[in-house]
Amino acid sequence: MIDGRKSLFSGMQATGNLTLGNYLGALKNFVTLQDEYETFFCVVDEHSITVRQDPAELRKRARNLLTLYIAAGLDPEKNCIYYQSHCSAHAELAWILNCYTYMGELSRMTQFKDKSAKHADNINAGLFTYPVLMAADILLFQTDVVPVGIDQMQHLELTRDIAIRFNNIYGDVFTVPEAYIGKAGAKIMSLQDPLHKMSKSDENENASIYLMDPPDAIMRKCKRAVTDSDTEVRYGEDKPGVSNLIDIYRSCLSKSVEEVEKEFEGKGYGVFKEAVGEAVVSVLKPLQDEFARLSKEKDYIDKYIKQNAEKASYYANKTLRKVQKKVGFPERIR
Ligand code: ATP
Ligand code: LTN
Repeated sequence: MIDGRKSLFSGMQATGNLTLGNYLGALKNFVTLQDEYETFFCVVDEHSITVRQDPAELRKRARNLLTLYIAAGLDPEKNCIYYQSHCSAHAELAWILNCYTYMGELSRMTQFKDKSAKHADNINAGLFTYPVLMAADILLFQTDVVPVGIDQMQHLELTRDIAIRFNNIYGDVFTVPEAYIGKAGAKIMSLQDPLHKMSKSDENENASIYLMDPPDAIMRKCKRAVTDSDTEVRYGEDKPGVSNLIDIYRSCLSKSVEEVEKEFEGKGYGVFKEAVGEAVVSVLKPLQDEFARLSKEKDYIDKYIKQNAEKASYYANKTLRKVQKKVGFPERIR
């Protein structure tokens, strides 16, 4: 709770090109939930440097992601949209929470295992303690709900464990957050290998739909998506490729699985894939147009970058001061 309202926090990394998975699993839900909560949407640039980044490129991507939040329909006047690095409380609380998190817990994180396998030449301490910074992000804002894709559930469980552990020692300091997982689109799979999630870091261009893909590329990727030798548009574990396309379609158009199955009964994969492509274009095209428009509004965006960094810092520092006092740091002299 913040100022008597339930609060919501989520973040995205400014690395790679955002995919349809990021949109349907996370960003779309941000937009739906914005009116119900006091919201904080962060561009987690500090998390991004756990993997080596080109500085100019990171700065550009961070700005683009912040602009994209607004282009997707998040009102920057009502939602606190900001950069993690503009609010020093994140790093400060992360340090404290590091001292309340066990090596064993962090060693079990699947994202750490995956990323250290992928970046074997740079298994840095930041990559290991990444989930603690994420816990700090969330706990700073006394967050009630955290909209994320399924792949972030393990980090969220750890965040809850850290909050409960801290509260057990020092009393009720943190709100214990809940994950919000959307009904459809919480785990969009690769179009080329539907047993793995769609990822921005996939080397196969055809595996992911990027948010900035032009319509013809979207249509082409959907038509080439891996399905099976059957022709039936049906949801099921035995049909991962088709089920993924059904998820994409229904998530774009807010339909149920049954509705989609009925709509394409006896129509075959060709017609279905074409419709999926069109559904994706109908969602992404307006987003792209708005992004292009907003990218030229430098002063407008800058105003919110400043204003929201201050707002985030105000609330975050309240929690941070409380924590510092609880753990025994000396009082500030005013
Ligand atoms: P990478 O793909 O490089 O591992 P990422 O896309 O998982 O990175 P973020 O950009 O930080 O990392 O993810 C932002 C949000 O998008 C998170 O809530 C995450 O759960 C969600 N998300 C990412 N991929 C998918 C997917 N394929 N389906 C649904 N949600 C996803
Ligand atoms: N770990 C997330 C990004 C992230 C996040 C957060 C999400 C960092 N801090 C706080 C929700 C809440 C990822 O890799 N997708």
